[in-house]
Amino acid sequence: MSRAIFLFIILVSLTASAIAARVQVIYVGQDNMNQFVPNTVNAVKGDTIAFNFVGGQHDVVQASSSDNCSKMENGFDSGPNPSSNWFNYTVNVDKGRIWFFCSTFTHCKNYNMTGGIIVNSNAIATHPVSASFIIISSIVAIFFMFN
Ligand SMILES: [Cu+2]
Repeated sequence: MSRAIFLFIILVSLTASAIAARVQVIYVGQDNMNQFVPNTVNAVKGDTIAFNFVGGQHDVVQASSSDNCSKMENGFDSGPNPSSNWFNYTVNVDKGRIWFFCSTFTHCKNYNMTGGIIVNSNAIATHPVSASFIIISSIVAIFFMFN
């Protein structure tokens, strides 16, 4: 029985790390257009949103709301075209909406260069791979508990 409990703890730990370690890429300036692709992503706390600067002159700045081009106080800000072409933001809220825009020239106002991160506390619903992993892990754990 102690072996089954030990195995169960390992599986739960693996599942937790599988959920936590997700990276989602958003392309900034794709096709030399003033756009974020995709401009909306679903995420959970701990996910990394990796902004990849692929064309033109842009930045990524956290907005104070969905319908404006105003910088949020103490929000994230990549600065103009990060030298590595990457800017990473780690989701640090449990639930809610995080909005961002490009503050370069008039990209936000005239081209609607904006985007959003929808943060949902329901990790299983937004992680289909993790969900199947949890189910398989549970079946394996239950099998060992009764053998
Ligand atoms: Cu821009």
